[in-house]
Amino acid sequence: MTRSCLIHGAPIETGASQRGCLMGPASLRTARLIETLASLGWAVEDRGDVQIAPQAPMAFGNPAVHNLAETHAWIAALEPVAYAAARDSDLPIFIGGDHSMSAGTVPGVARRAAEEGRPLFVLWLDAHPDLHTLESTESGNLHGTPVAYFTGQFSSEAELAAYPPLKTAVAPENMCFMGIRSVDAAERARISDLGMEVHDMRAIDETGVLVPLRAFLERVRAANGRLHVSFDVDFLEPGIAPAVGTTVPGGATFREAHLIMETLCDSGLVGSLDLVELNPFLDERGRTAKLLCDLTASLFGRRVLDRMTRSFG
Ligand code: EXY
Ligand code: MN
Ligand code: MN
Ligand code: MN
Repeated sequence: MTRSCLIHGAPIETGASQRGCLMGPASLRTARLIETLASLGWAVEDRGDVQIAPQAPMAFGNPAVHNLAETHAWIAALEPVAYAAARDSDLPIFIGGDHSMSAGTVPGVARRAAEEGRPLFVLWLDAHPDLHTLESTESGNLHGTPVAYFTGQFSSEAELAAYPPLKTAVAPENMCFMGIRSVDAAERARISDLGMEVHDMRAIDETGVLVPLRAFLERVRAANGRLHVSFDVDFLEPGIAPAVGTTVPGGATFREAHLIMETLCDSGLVGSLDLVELNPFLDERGRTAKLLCDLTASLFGRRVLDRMTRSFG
């Protein structure tokens, strides 16, 4: 049975401080993402890029917050797109664009999961938890806020009104963060208060990626859950993936990242994927875009040898 993949571009950069993410979708297409997945036997359909209309400015109490109107518009535009893609294809990919897009894609997928009577789990592969509220963000870069939004962390009426009404929330206990190595004080407090599952790079140094990942996947399976993977380029070691505006040294290696994607593929649990924060303006001859495509190919089944022929020690 041929499995289907709908691809939607979200050329959004207003959530980031460094411009350039709006070229992310085009860069992944240039890196032949669609052709690569089709060559693995998937029925891939590129639905082009989502667009928003020009927005009048939206004010907010926290003076650091900027581009709120654009972020609001992107969330409102992406939620129904993600819902329909999750309903109509086996593994849709939302290609960004900065991580504020996930404030739209994740709730949309969650709404489809709820319709199926299943909880949505989210694997957040990122150097950052992106767990600020509009009140707590100090940078005002709204790519640092999607997780607080879609897990329903609102600390004021003004915050509730600023983003579109959250149709379907993700339970904080259904989040799993991996690769974390840059956390602000407000985010640390929220992680602790909410008891969220976080595997920072120190923990991964000690256990490797497989132990926590397999345990999380068993939780998803036991709950008959749907799994959404949100892959931020800055999850990776900057030396192999320089094309991102928020690099943090000490990220996931090439093999750790492929092992995660291959393990996710083998689990059969992944129902949707964000590829975010790719900034081609910072890339070196498309090196990061090509790596992102290769990692996605591992999630979609590309292997050097199949399990039968691989020898186990
Ligand atoms: N926590 C910092 C901030 O709020 O500005 C850094 C956020 C980076 C967010 C990138 C998408 O992961
Ligand atoms: Mn379906
Ligand atoms: Mn992020
Ligand atoms: Mn990040």
